[in-house]
Amino acid sequence: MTPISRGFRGRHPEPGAGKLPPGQYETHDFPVLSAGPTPHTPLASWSFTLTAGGKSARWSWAEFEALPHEAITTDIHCVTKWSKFGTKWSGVPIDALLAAGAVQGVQPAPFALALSDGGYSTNVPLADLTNGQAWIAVAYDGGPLPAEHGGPARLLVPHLYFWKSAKWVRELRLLPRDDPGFWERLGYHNYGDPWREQRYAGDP
Ligand SMILES: Nc1nc2c(c(=O)[nH]1)N[C@H]1C(S)=C(S)[C@@H](COP(=O)(O)O)O[C@H]1N2
Ligand SMILES: [Mo]
Repeated sequence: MTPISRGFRGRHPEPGAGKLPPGQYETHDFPVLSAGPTPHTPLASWSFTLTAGGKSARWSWAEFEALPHEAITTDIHCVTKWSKFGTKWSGVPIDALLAAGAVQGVQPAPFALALSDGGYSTNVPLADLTNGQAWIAVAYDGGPLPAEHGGPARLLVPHLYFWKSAKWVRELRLLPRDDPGFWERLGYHNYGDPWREQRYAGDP
């Protein structure tokens, strides 16, 4: 029989305990971090493109809104060390996007590069975007996603540092080889797991 350590039962963790990755602090604000000016693409000219192996699928805003959406509550972790708990979003799961793309002949490839209005990009293995781990978010806290936070649509990959969650995302490019994005080329970690504190290239 496995002994139960004295005092274990009935003890409750502090609120938020175990939710803070190493080196992070909790904030209740929602800081804005943008490497350039905020683009304001009108919904009428907005589209989302999924590309792989020379094929692409493209959705207008209305078509994108017709894809399945999901509500998400998640913690987020910025490499500048703030974490925010329990953020609420709504968006299209990447799983649903891939399913809709497959109908149009776009087949998965192992690496993804997200491309945004304004030239930002970030790379994520496709395996980190599937199985309910990532979304194209279009709403935050019950309203349309504000432009400064990436509206009309941003990638949301909350289990990686928040720089992977590309704001103003317009294309997901699936590739046979990894292709580093904006911060990854400038010395940030290629993968960016906050629990392993993978901030910079060279971090284990
Ligand atoms: N297009 C774009 N996406 C981006 C960025 C950016 O500069 N441009 N900054 C990244 C970084 S470093 C972080 S921490 C988050 C910040 O998102 P927020 O401004 O909504 O907090 O967006 C990420 N996505
Ligand atoms: Mo960040």
